[in-house]
Amino acid sequence: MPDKALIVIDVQNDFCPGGALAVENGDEIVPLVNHLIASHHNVVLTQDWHPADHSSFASRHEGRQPFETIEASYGPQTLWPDHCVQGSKGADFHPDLDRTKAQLVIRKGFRAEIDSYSAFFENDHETTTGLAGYLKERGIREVVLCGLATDFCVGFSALDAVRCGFKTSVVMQACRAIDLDGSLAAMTERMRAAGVHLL
Ligand code: VGL
Ligand code: ZN
Repeated sequence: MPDKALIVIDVQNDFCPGGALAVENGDEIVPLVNHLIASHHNVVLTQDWHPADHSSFASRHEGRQPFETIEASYGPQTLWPDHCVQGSKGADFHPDLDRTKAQLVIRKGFRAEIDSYSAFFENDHETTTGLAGYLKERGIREVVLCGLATDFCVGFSALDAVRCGFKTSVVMQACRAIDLDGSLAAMTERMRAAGVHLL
């Protein structure tokens, strides 16, 4: 299927058990993700890739704790433990992730002043990562998503994929969630309402 691409979101050490922002059982998805990679023609990987002074880190905000929400210039922003710092072990892909076949690795969240959950747009929902243009120039019309975390980077990527005009599916079994205050249920409903096919 040359007009279809698999997008593997943030399967990185820091989102797996033992990592700085570990998603429960995040590493469990790796065999299924590898199977999806093997069965797709076009594969894109994303990598959360923050400078050490990134504004989404609670450590940069005096008196703030991880998982609190602040009002950023572009809207509400959850604060996180320091994670996926550029060049760190935590930012590396999970060692068992089959990355050889990836045609593109897209890094996001590299600007200190703005976070980027989605693979398509940063959290102002305006600044593009260039991914939609890349896919469209290649004639891709359909995307399949998997990875970490369902309720943040996978979810916002899926919503933006629909917005960009791609037929969009999420392989839920090949995702795991952070689930802060019902964020998994909320994102699942948003994806469903937007027309994302939840597989
Ligand atoms: C993510 C929180 C912060 C994710 C990335 O990959 O879902 N979540 N940075
Ligand atoms: Zn991040």
